[in-house]
Amino acid sequence: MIWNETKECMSRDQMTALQSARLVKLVDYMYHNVEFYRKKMQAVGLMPNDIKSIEDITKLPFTTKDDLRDNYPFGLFAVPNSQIVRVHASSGTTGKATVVGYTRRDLDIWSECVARCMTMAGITKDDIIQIAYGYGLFTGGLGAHDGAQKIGATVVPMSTGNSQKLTTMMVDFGATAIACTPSYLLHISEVLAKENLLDKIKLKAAICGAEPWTEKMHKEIESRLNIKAFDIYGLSEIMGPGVACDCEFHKGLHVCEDHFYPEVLDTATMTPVADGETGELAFTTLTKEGIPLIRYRTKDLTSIDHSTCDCGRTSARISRFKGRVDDMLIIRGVNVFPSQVEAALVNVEEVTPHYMMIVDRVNNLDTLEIQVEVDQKYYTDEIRVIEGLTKKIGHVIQQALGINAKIKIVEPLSLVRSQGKAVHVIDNRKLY
Ligand code: DLL
Repeated sequence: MIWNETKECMSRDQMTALQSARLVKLVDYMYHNVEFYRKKMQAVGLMPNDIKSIEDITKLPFTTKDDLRDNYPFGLFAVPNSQIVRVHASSGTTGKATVVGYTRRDLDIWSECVARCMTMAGITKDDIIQIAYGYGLFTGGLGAHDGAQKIGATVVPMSTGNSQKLTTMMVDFGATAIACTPSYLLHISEVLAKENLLDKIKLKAAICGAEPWTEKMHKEIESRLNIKAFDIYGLSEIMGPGVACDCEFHKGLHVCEDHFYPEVLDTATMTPVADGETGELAFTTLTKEGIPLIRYRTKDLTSIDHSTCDCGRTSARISRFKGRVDDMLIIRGVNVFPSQVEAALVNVEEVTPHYMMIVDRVNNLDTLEIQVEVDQKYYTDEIRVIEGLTKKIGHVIQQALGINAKIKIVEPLSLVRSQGKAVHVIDNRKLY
């Protein structure tokens, strides 16, 4: 069952039997421990013993990000806080974060899944790996850290934000692997090139994820750094990094499906699509204790393949992501919803609710400009007043999104009004 260097795997039948047994146990566990799910099941006349195998999963209701937000912060936890040993959080659609909690066993399974992914990428105890995802409420840093440590690799907990130190240490420590977002790694490759350090590094592998990236970026990273780059996927609601990762054949990301049951669903009917067809990915956490979720709608678009991979692994593979069904943006690795900007601007008296977000990528780093229309009452061309307002909005946006944005105050009525659904984003990056 466990992916290791020998790639021992379960057959599909064995996997289905394991998933069935785990789902039956999970539904019973949730019915008795999470009032939200008990009520949701009762609303559709379901009792735990109606779920007898994994095929019955389609009888169960979906869970969404809004459900987490509505039950903020701990309402969906299945255990008392005395059993929660860590929390993480990510952006919600408006002001409130979505909060997830882990029991000690959840953390063990998480690090096991990340260790599998990193093993697929060829990482061993002999590697020195720089973890350059953010440490903190974001799951990237600590999640990748624990997985690499489980393998026994030498972990260098860099976090984000200091490229100079990262490149210096990459050379001085002889780092052989790095885990970070793909756009950041492209930026690092430029820093290395500028400082003539490219032939001094010992890097052989990168484990990149947390944001969409194209096959072109993948090739670019591999050729600039002369390494192998691997795609790791995950989301905080389900666990964090390590839900799925690709192998050396890069024919889709192997899902840790003994822990996270994947469904790819038709976006119109929300029924499962055939292998190879694109739909929305949903996950059921088969073994989580802290905040187990049933049929969590990721809003990520992908397709699934249940055939055996050329590497010999039998686990289901999801394709490189094809977009999202909602308007979530990932800017410098941070999830951003336009609705968060809207919610933040409501508190600034001097501006109207009309705004435009312009996202771009300069030197492989994301940039965000937010144009905000000033209210007629407060309109002035006095530079000092405009500067003060720009600073004030910049602060409000930083607080709301967790990233800095360039704020541009524009004249009243100057932003284009839409006839239909308002357009608030111009994304000039080509990510899918
Ligand atoms: O981004 C967890 C993570 C950390 C994954 C480090 C990989 C590496 P969230 O902040 O909750 O969690 O964001 C989850 O990011 O629904 C996708 O839209 C996107 N995403 C994550 N990995 C990939 C990837 C982390 N490899 C959201 N390719 C998800 C494309 C990705 N999109």
